[in-house]
Amino acid sequence: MIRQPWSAFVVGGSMAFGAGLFLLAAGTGSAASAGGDRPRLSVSRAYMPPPGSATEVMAVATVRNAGGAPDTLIGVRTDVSTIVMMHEGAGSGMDMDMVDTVALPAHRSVALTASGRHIMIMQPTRALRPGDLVHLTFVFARSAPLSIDAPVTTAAGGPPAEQGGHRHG
Ligand SMILES: [Cu+2]
Repeated sequence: MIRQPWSAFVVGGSMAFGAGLFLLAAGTGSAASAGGDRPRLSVSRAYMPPPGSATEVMAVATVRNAGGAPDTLIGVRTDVSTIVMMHEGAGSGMDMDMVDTVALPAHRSVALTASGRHIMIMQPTRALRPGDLVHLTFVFARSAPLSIDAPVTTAAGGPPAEQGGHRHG
């Protein structure tokens, strides 16, 4: 949302640019005075069901925001791929929709699940087997990134419903 007005200010010359700076400063001030609180994020229960595909590996996790201000999950990085997507879909062979962001309301936990929103690691650079650990870094709009080592579970490690029929394209 910020990006389009910002580039318009730059194109529009010095007067518009000055107005842009003013709006930016006003926005920052109101955000600080509205809460005074901050998001406080943690990531837990991150794991990968046994991959059904060598080229697309799902990861799930729970992101908790214990703070009094919202944040937004804007992406996930990993050491086993340069392409990580966020998806939303019901599984069972249905196509997944790409999701750009996941809202993290204050005082709430958001579960990323196989049947809802989840993380999809595309074309991992090594084969992932049960017991392997994969480094995941969650990137947020406001808070500092959080990293976690997520295991590839055995069949017993994750709920059976999380494991079947997850296919893309
Ligand atoms: Cu997916």
